[in-house]
Amino acid sequence: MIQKFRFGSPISTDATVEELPIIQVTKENLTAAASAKKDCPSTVKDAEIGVLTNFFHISLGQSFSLSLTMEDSDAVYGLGQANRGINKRGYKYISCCTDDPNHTEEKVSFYGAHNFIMLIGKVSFGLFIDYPANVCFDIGYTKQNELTISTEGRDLDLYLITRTQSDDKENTDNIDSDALCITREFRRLIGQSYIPPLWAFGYIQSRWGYMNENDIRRVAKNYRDNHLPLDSISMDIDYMEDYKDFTVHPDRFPDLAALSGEMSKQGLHFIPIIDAGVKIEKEYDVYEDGVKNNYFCKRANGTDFVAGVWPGKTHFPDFLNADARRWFGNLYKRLIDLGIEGFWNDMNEPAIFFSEEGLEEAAKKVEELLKVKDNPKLNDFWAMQGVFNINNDHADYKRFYHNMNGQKIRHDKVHNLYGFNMTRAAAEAFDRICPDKRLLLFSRSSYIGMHRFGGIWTGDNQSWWSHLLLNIKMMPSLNMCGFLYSGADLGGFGSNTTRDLLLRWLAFGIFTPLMRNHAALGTREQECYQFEGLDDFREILTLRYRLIPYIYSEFVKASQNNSLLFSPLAFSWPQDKVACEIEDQLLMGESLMLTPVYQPNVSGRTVYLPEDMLFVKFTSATEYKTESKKAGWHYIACALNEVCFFIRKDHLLPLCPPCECTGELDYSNFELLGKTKEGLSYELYMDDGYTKDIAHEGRYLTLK
Ligand code: MIG
Repeated sequence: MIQKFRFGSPISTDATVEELPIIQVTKENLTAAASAKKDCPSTVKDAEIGVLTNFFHISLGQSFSLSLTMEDSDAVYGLGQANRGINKRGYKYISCCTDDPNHTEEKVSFYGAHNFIMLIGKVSFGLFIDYPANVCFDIGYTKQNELTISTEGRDLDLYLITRTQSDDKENTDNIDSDALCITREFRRLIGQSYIPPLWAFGYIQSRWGYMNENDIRRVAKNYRDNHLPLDSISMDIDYMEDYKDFTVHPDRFPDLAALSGEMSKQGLHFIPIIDAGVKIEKEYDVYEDGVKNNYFCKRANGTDFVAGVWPGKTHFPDFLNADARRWFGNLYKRLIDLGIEGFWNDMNEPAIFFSEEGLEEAAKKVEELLKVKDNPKLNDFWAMQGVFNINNDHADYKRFYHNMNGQKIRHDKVHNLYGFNMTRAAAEAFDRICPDKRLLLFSRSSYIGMHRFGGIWTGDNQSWWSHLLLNIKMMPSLNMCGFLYSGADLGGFGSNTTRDLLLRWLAFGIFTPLMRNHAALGTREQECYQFEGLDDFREILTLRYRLIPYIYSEFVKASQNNSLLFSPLAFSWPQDKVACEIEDQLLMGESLMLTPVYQPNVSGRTVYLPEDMLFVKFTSATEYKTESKKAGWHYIACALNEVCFFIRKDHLLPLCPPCECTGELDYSNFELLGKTKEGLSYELYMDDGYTKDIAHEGRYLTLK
């Protein structure tokens, strides 16, 4: 059951799709409800709001906060793209879309703002705080047993999701855990997750630093010549002319349409990047049209706000303005007309390197500091260090405004909606430009609701083993918040990767819907062919392709049924205390339990089986060993060039024949793993992978 409580008069975010009755909450009726007797509230209103006051302590002044005392045995899940573990207890997280490429353990904000949490224990519930500015989730940070959610403003919608007794009684076979039921309810509230085309499940090679068409050709050739499977190459900012959106550099990429055709003959797609900021440059039509039509974010005085990003000085399209969204979205057509079928949207937190105001303030501070140069104190030194730390300064968020349905709204109040609406602008335009075709679209920044329009990648991680583990732990949380098409930069974006890290990361990445190897300019090259022992890479990539029918099938089911593609063991074995604490093994679809290796210099790992399962070890893409294992702890050996996982009891894993790109997938001949007894079958969802004709019925093939 979902109850929608409204505080004040919130800005509409379009995060949800279900219409629910609104229970308006005021300070007065909170007090009344809290003092009314729990068992016999005097009015209907008291009874409705009593549900809230029974659970939480709510304080409502200029700001909002909600708190409750957690039991030791309670676990807290959710928050999507957030740091640390699957169980979020013990730390503080702030929803504030942030461009920070240094994801160390203490960081509280990443690129997305996903305000859904679930508390699972003796009493279980989910909460979605639909509020587009900063939200702080203190989950036992200030006080170990206290959960406090707070916002600076007090206009918000709060959704309380509980599992009612009747949910269970209606269906006695319903043995799903509270966590699964609450997730499903929440996902129904926010609407069906985006489904990309089938080719988006192929392997994508990317790098910031492919400078021209020959660089791209070289990547394609190396993959194809070495029979390393590949579906796409994603293009970073260097394909543009001076980082101008929707332009193509005339010298570096003289004929993108021809190149795209050439690649498509090899079964390859290009995925160009689009940045949020539009370069300020006379005669650049995107800039001129934006200015003329008031499509850019404005300062308080009505002039267009200026931010420094890649192209130098830019304006930010006002994606919260429906007209601007339509205009910007239509511009993607310029690239679509050249044969492009996929995009990634970057810098849409929005990332700000500097603002003119910030720069001026910094200059003033320098002047001040120069005055003390003869007798500087330690504090002056700290000030010197801080002066040019002006990128992504939150002060800038108060310097520009949006036009939302004619209302002027300061950016900081709706900050977390910006990336969402950039991606929505593109997705809505794709529906107009090519209504029958699915395009690939993924974004860096997001808010709940964006999951209906595109996927996300998890931004600038590092080539660190700890970030492989972070990737593993983040997948189920992203799914809880609706983000099914997602993945991390495999091998790591910043820092220099190593062969063993990349191999282990790929061995996990072959299960993530978005499987992209991406790296930063200046780091060690990390295309698979850059390393010795190419066979090892080939076998792992090829295994990905053998898995695609299963991954795609489970993905579409998860989207259609509002369920999880990746889930924690705790969601399936809530009574098993050991399973509940395991965060480095994941269920993936109905058949698999993944047990990735995420440490250097180890030849295996320990795994915990909540029930008997079938161990599968792939020693190449086509050769494997299986072994039945009993419930309990086991050590499994897993060499660098092997992929190990488990098949759940009475489940099957279909594998198609090896191939080098999704265009070659053969759905006519499946090998079925896990046939431990007669009568087992797997329902494989399949469609053309390309049109929007994604049906519930008649698309299943029973494999047995
Ligand atoms: O300021 O386009 O997260 O994937 O390679 C860096 C260059 C801008 C950040 C993205 C990253 C991309 C990079 N971009």
